[in-house]
Formats: sequence, C-alpha cells, structure tokens
Amino acid sequence: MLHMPKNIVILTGAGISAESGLDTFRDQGGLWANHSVDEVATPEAFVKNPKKVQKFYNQRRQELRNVEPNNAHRALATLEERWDGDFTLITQNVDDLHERAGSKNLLHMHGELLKVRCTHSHEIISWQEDLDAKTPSPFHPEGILRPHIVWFGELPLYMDVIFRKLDEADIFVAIGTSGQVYPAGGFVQHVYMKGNCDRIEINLDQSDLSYLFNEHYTGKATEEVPKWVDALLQAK
Ligand code: BV8
Repeated sequence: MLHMPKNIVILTGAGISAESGLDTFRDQGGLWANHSVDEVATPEAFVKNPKKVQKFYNQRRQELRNVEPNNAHRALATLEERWDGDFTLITQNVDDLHERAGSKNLLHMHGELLKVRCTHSHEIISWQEDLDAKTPSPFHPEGILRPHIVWFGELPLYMDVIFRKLDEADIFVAIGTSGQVYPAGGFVQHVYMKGNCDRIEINLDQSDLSYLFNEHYTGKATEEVPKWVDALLQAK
C-alpha cells in the first residue's frame, strides 16, 4: 500500500506558552483573574476606555521582549520541517513564540500582539512600541491605531482556510487550550463529526472538551509535545 502522507492540523492555546513565562487566561492567577474581558478585550471596551485597553496590550507586547520559545514550540517547528503530509498550525495565541521557534505555516486566528491596524482603512503593520489612546494612523487622517487582535464579539481570522484544513485533517491535535472559547473550541467537534480523524489532546489537565479526544498526553507541554512529535516521526 503506497505510503499516503497524512494531513495534520494543530491548534495551540495559551498553555503552550505558559512555560515560556506568559500568563494563560483561565488558570489560577491568569490574565482574566486580574482583568475583566469586558473592560479590555471587546470593541465596546475600546470605544469606552481606549487608554485602559491599549495599556493591557502595551504591557503584553513589551513582555514579549523578555520571553523565549520553549521546547514545545521548537518540537512543532521540527515536525513541520520533517512532515511529508500537509501541516497546518493554528494558534489562538497572539505572542510570536511559534514564529521565533521556526514555525512557518502558522495561522494566528486571534491576531498578533506585534501588529496594529488602522481603525479606518484596516491596514495592518508590524509594531513593537506602545500605542496611546488615540495614536494617529499613518494610513488615514480619520483613523487611529488599534491592536491587531480579535476581541470577543469579533470574527476570528482565516476561518475559511481553517475549516478547509479541518475537513481534510487525518490528525487533529489540541495543545494547551481549555476549549472554552469559540469557534476554536468547536474545531474538535467538527473533525469528530466528519470522522476518519485521530483527535489528540496535550494538556496539563482535563479540559472541557477532553471527552471528544481519542488520545491524551497529560503533562507539561515542554515534556509531552516533544515526546509526541518524536513518536509520530518514528512511526512515519
Ligand atoms: C465570535 C484575543 C462571532 C484577546 C481572544 C457575544 C457576542 C459574540 C460572541 C460571543 C458572545 N458570547 C460568547 C461568544 C462567543 C465568544 C466566546 O467563545 N466566549 C466564551 C468565553 C464563551 N467568542 C467570540 O467572541 C469570538 N468571536 O464568536 O464572533 C461573530 C460571528 C460573525 C460575525 C462577527 C462575529 C472571538 C473569540 C476570540 C477572542 N479573543 N484572544 C487576547 O488575547 O487578549 S480569546 C482568548 O482565549 C485567547 O486568544 C486565548 O488563546 C483563548 C483561549 O484560551 P486558551 O488559549 O485555551 O487559554 P486558557 O487560559 O483558557 O487555557 C489554558 C490551557 O492551557 C488550560 O487548559 C491549561 O490546563 C493548559 N495549560 C496551562 N499550562 C500548561 C497547559 N498545558 C500544557 N502545558 C502547560 N505548561
């Protein structure tokens, strides 16, 4: 039987960056323990109190200067390099650790901390500095710059290509995500319903969606992800 390379789709969440020192959202002492989503992560919050919203993202953007990718990020970059089938990495994370570890085919469905967007023209540019409440946009006199982040109530990015990849997936892996945010939380259900897809969860604990996966690696991402990648490449 000819070796038919399998198509892999990987979804990562904040848990893959936890051991690099970036807070997750819903763990003890996580971002949502110290900030209210409604005050810093919705379009309404940005209209109501742009200074507070910009401060929340300025802090997280500056934090990226002090953290490095970890062995879980690096293992996924190795897998992408060596895999002979289709490989898609979807991340809910807005940090740049996957890129810095060498990942190439990467879809930031919730945006990126190191990019900003003109509120008028929607043009996107790379950006490392802080934003003020109303930093003027270079693209349009009436526009200001906002974080290129998908807030609650906004449509995530790349959804068409994501669902095309999910439809063709032979292996779906969710790493370090609580599965509490949609539509990302619905991806495992989608591949479960389509059938013919191995569903693997790599997480420190159980998640809301653990029952939908047929394989679990429970432990720290920096230990479990390299183990899983090695085993997969051996079996190839
Ligand atoms: C949408 C950017 C519709 C911000 C994020 C009212 C109106 C509209 C929509 C809704 C609504 N009410 C509810 C919804 C749906 C809403 C939603 O899902 N709400 C939830 C809370 C119920 N979704 C949306 O609003 C989405 N948009 O639905 O649009 C629409 C349709 C048509 C047209 C227009 C609009 C948009 C969702 C995106 C929101 N933005 N991020 C920012 O980053 O500041 S979401 C945010 O949550 C982050 O992106 C984060 O990545 C994501 C998911 O969290 P996780 O990554 O899973 O992190 P979490 O802390 O939860 O879990 C960490 C996990 O890691 C745990 O399982 C833990 O065990 C594990 N872990 C920890 N350490 C380790 C580890 N694992 C391994 N090793 C370790 N060391």
